[in-house]
Amino acid sequence: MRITLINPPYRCIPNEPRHATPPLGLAYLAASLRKAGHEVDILDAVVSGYTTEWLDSDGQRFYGLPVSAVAEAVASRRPELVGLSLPFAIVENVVGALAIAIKDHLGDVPIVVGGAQASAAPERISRMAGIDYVIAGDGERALVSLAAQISARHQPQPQPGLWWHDEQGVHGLPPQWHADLDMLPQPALDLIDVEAYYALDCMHGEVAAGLRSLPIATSRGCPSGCVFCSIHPLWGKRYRSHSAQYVLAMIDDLVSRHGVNHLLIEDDNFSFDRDRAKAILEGLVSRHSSLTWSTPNGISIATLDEELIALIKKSGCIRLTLPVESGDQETLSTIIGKPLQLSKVLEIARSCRRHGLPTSAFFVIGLPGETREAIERSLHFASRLEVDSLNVMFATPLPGTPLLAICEKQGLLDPGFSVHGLTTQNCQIRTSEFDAALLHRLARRALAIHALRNPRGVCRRVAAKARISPAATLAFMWRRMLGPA
Ligand code: B12
Ligand code: SF4
Repeated sequence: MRITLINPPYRCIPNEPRHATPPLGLAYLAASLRKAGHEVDILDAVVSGYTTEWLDSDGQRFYGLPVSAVAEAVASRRPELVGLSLPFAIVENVVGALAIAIKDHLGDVPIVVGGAQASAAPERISRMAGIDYVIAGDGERALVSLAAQISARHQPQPQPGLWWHDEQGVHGLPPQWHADLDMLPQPALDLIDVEAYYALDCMHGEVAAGLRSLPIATSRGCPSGCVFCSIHPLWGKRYRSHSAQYVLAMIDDLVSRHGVNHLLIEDDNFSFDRDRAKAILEGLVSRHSSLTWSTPNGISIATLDEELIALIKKSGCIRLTLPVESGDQETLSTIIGKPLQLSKVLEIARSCRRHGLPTSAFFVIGLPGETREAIERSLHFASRLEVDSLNVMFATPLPGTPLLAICEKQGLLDPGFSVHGLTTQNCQIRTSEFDAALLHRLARRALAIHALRNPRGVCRRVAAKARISPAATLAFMWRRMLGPA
């Protein structure tokens, strides 16, 4: 059967650079579908229309191929099944519009949607016009099974992770996560023009310009339960990982076939299994001494120590992102629920500095239960932390998170709350302790203090972004620190 998989256009987010990163999830799906005998192609609307900006019918700004252009491109391929990725809440509307436009062009082609946001709200999304099926959780096994049934012209049968609606209402079963990730074929990156991404040079995270970077995800899931974390509907709570052998074979392939020289490790908890992480890093040292890597999605600080940091540096890491989340221990332990001590954060930041390893840190403010004093304590810690760059984000009540449930129960969502405004730059939570204007002001102050205390970090960022000129980099940082709320 001919199957087209689509990565939708992305939203333009104020004060955030645009990204174009190969859709790794679709490459995994394509590999499994191909192994099952299907003919698959991938259309990434982001990279194909990267310089095009447009507004949707609600006035939201997007970049990438517009809806009609995606529908025409899909129609020309005449697929018998279309898979649409729905990775973020903020692209839900555009994915709905794509489903309708594709149906307009191709008649009754079945359309299936999956991804992080689809997994968080499968029931609601399966009711959307134009969408026939939703797959929640790992997509590989469920999609191969759905494709087999559609190809055999059978009425799809209930199976874990599959949702659909009919006259009787919505039907669906919870996902059954893949226990053994090594049974998955290596992601089919050969279906993606990776050179187009290298040329755009705007992958995830702050790394040096001009690298040939590709993303990898060596594990799925995280056993912690942070209040704002939205990955559990997608990956479950059990930690599952590829073996070190699988990961190293994948890296060998990325180097020899795609000329990659930098890896973006996108795991949620890369080092949870310390022995596995060490085996991967030792493999990098012995097999790929000139390859560099970074962790733009963060790495669990609690799992790190001096020995591991030395190996991280030796194996080519050029930036470690530390998701501290709060510089107030009470907020960290009782509101966020993250098993991390601030003394450990200080130890790891210093250790990275000793090893000459550049670092970024993420902090989140604006949580229910956080007092103004706790936010100020958190940002005081953040602005004095010895890291090269600091990112202060606003608590985002994403679908499927305990945070959203708390906000709904306590009536803390902004009156104008919308899933389409769910970005980390946007405050949609209000309590008697803070509002958006206060959070923006406090965040800007912390960023300014941190930048003044870290001229070395500022210089490193300027150097890393030299391709867009030091002046442009400084202008960007200046806007972040002083720009309007
Ligand atoms: C890398 C990444 C990005 C990259 C690009 C991702 C990409 N190309 O897909 C960039 C930097 C652009 C990005 C940006 C954002 N991101 Co992000 N990102 C990630 C991250 C860390 C990894 C994604 C990944 O590669 N996973 C590995 C692959 C194998 O998994 P996958 O893509 O999910 O695919 C699997 C399944 O989802 C499913 N699937 C996926 N598509 C389809 C399609 C079909 C048809 C089917 C059947 C199945 C299916 O099958 C795949 C294989 O099992 C995830 C967290 C995570 N751990 O997944 C967050 C995540 C997806 N991002 C998130 C968010 C919130 C954002 C932002 C909104 C953040 C912000 N700035 O405010 C922006 C939005 C971008 C925009 N401008 O529109 C949230 C989404 C939550 C939600 N419900 O909205 C996540 C889950 C992080 C989190 N913990 O909250 N992100
Ligand atoms: S440690 Fe990270 S991935 Fe794990 S639950 Fe917390 S936010 Fe989510």
